[in-house]
Amino acid sequence: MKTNAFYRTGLGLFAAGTLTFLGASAFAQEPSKAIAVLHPTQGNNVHGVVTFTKTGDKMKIVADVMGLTPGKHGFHIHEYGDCSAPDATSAGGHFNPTNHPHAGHDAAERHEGDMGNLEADASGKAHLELTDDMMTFSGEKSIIGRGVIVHAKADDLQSQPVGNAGGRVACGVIGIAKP
Ligand SMILES: [Cu+2]
Ligand SMILES: [Zn+2]
Repeated sequence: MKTNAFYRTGLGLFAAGTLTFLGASAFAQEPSKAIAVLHPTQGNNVHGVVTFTKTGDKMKIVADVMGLTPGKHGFHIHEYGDCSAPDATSAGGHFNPTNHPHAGHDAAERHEGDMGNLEADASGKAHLELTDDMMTFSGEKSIIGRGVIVHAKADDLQSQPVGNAGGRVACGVIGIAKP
């Protein structure tokens, strides 16, 4: 009887410990995929989907956007995931936690949110794939909850602070996606 009770207690503690461990690791694990669904701002018809998938130190970005005028359109992550204003100015400026100047996506020093340009074909569709080594899903460079903005004009990749890309034609919020 004594032995039995000892074993039961021991197994109980072991089981509780295992559950605590599994619970903690499940919550501590950062997301592996995020998604932003882009909706048109007032007077525009631009919509699309952008996915962010983390593999090791790299972030794979895939954007499919439609309803654009043909040509280049500035494409950035902005500081706030707030698309409430009709012109999406509520999303704030470019996401720039390290306080660097605005530049293109391949520049060594740039805003974390600088993704360069989408380029729409004659039918108004743009597809872009980028690999990023600055963005994260946790810490000060985390893009979760930030905004994604598509602009009316091309980003010239050098004018400060936003590349002279004009108004905002679509806005979306980056949320955690099912892996
Ligand atoms: Cu922008
Ligand atoms: Zn920028």
